Amino acid sequence: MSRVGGRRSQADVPSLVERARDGDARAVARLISLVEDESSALREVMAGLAPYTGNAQIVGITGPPGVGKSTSTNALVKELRAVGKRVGVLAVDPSSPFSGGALLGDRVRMQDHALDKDVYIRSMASRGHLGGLAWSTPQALRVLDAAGCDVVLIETVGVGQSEVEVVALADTTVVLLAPGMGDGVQAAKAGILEVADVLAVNKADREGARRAVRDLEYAIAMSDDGRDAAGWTRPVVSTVAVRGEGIDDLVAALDAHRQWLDGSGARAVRRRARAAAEIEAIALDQVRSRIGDVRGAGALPGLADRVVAGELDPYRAADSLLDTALPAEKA
Ligand SMILES: Nc1nc2c(ncn2[C@@H]2O[C@H](COP(=O)(O)OP(=O)(O)OP(=O)(O)O)[C@@H](O)[C@H]2O)c(=O)[nH]1
Ligand SMILES: [Mg+2]
Repeated sequence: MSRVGGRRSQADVPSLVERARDGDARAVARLISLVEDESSALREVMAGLAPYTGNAQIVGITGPPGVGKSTSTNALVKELRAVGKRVGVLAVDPSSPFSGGALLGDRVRMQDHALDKDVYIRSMASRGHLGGLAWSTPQALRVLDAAGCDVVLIETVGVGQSEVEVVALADTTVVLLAPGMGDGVQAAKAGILEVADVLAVNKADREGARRAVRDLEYAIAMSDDGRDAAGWTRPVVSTVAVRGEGIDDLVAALDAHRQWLDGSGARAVRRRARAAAEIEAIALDQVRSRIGDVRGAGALPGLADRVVAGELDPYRAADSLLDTALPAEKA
């Protein structure tokens, strides 16, 4: 079997997949790099991984900047390792096209786990590619899942569009808040309650933490009688992530949610939605790239000339472009 050499060498996919499944950290890292580089070997990688996916609990961790997402992720890794779980961490920054300072800081913190072979940590950035993370994050998750991670934590930077993406990916979404960073009512207004399966008031060593918990519990009780549409009551835990306090409660809440997902059938529903989003992201990416191909081949300038000349309206021109880019399969 050929050796996997430098980054540019042709990947020996079956051997990489085999080694990743055995928990070889370098093989896992290499497979995620293939995802990031949009390698032509990806199809083969994903075909090889597919039978071994679907076991990991995917946990999204989101919340406002500075609330303690990275500190909590780090503390969660410690807690999960203590009970023997294999853990993957994906730190995702949808806003920055390059791995920036924030993630660099996280990397330093994560060095607590640098020598633990049952922890995989990886930062991913969007590289300014439209839909890039929507497409690449699920593929990186597949790698970590197939590598035997029991839990994969995805940490996002900031709230907004990113939190929507996390929800689309995660089995369980944890929203972190902190005293003084917005009480329950504001959180509800920001739509944060809707995306949360578990809420944590971090920095509970600060003044106002108890009130924040109460406000959140009240806001949850007011919305849908405390149950989301599928019948889960969202718990509020308080944590002091810097000291590792309350992290056991957070892990207990994650376990409870996992059991509920299995018992209620909600996991299947979420996973189908996630797979659908994943297929769509890949298909859109392909449409985009095929249109790029025909654009280069001159189809687009010709159509543009005809639209300018009034011979063709832009809708029919678009139909024609799609016909060229995506020729219908022969019946
Ligand atoms: N007092 C207190 N400080 C905390 C706690 N948890 C985190 N911090 C501090 O809050 C700051 C931000 O923590 P991070 O974990 O980097 O927060 P983050 O949400 O990952 O930040 P971004 O990734 O920049 O959005 C750091 O200085 C932490 O030490 C806590 O429970 N109590
Ligand atoms: Mg962070």
